[in-house]
Amino acid sequence: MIRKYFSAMGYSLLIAGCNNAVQDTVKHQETSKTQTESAQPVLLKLGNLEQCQQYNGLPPDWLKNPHAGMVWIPAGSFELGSALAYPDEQNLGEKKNQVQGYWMDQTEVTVAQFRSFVDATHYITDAEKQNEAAVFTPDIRHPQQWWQLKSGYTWKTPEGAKAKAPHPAEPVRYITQNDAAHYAAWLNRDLPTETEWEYAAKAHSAKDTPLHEEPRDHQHAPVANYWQGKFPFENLNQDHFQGIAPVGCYPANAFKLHDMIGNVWEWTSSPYTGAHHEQDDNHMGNYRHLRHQQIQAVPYVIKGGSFLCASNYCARYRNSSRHPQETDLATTHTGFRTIERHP
Ligand SMILES: [Ca+2]
Ligand SMILES: [Ca+2]
Repeated sequence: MIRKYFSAMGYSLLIAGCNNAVQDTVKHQETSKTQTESAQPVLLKLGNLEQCQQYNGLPPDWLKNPHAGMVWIPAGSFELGSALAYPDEQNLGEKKNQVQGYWMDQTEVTVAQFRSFVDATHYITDAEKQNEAAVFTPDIRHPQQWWQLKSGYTWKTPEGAKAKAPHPAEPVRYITQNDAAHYAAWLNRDLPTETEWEYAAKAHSAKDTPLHEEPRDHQHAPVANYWQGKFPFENLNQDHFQGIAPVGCYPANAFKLHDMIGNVWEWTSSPYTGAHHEQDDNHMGNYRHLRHQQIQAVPYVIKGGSFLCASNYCARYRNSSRHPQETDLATTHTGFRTIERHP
């Protein structure tokens, strides 16, 4: 019954789009209906290398429990941003943000989860339609230019058309914000706002990784998938992953969320308006110039940094870290996770 409900909701929302009052009303009604049907979801057993590599990418009771793979994030208040970070991460406005409770995916959405969405809806991603995406392609002849627009890179083939298939528990990549929103709507969920994302990442901790530190534990071991060594040609691999990692290879935060820092950047539903140095700030390398037609006007915020963040470039492996991203451009290092605002 729940599966049927998912499919019906998915199709109607794919047609209706993702941000309208009708959708909200329908969602509320549907959610009320499922509240009595849903039990507490089973927590994922992840947090170390062995567990993440054995994970099949589908949480227990997937498509049976509406909150499969999610945890409840309790309401609270927190301070957005960090004073020990890049200028655009600093909190120049309200000091405290109030946040209501919500469900959130414990992990980045996996390839296996996204595959079940595509199997149910036959959805075609923007990268497949456009036949292009921004691909991380370091080239010693052009050491400052590591992004190229390429074809053949999609969620199904994130290492290229001829490479082997991705691990089912890898975070899904080459996903535009539009793709992410369609997946979320299929599950009667949403993308988090930047505030919701960061509140969950901080999990009531007042400490965030300062700009000149890396996310490491007391034994100096990395606690996230980021880049150790000199980006883009020296990858020391101390976190065991040269590129992408399956979700949940590192310990969860206090809210039981994995990989909020690193692995893939994660889409939010918040427009990026806070850049103080947007014109000069190419800490991630600039892929905007790759396209001839500059149609996209407002970029949106992505959060948390990725496996490409290194201390010498894009040291954005923080809960507060943010970056503007063109909503219709799929890239090597961007994925997402979803939330559900009804208890
Ligand atoms: Ca790594
Ligand atoms: Ca992440």
